[in-house]
Amino acid sequence: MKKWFFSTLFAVVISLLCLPFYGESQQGQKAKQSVESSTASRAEQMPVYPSMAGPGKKVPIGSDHYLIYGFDKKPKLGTAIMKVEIFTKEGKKDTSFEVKADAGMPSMKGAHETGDQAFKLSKKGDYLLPIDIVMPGGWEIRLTLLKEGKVIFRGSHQFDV
Ligand SMILES: [Cu+2]
Repeated sequence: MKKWFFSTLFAVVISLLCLPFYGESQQGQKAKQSVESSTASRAEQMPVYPSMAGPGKKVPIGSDHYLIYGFDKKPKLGTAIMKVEIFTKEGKKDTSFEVKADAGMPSMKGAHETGDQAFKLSKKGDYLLPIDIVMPGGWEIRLTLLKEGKVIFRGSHQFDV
């Protein structure tokens, strides 16, 4: 009888001792998870725009499409019209995308960013957007392509004025 009592007591004490550790490790996991998810949401807020090949060159969009971008004239102070053409891999023009761009000076964050502006589709099937270059220096255009509301491509073009 006594032996039974002590072994039960022993088991209870051991489980009580272990409880805080168990709780801690679970909390630790939860904290880690919330750190991970906040890192993920930060990554979503600050998307990466890989540098694209230069104007006039083919820029792959996934494995089935490519784009070619350019300007009506070499960008200088004033307004430059950016043109984006999207093709299927077979070379047929595809106008089923939504194209946006944000222009600004990376060295002067917050000074002249235009925010995402939507390109307008011309009758020829070119995506066009006027970009105002308001200051000499280094500029960056950040291009975003969407299909059915989902971002499927991001890329950037850097140039000096
Ligand atoms: Cu500036």
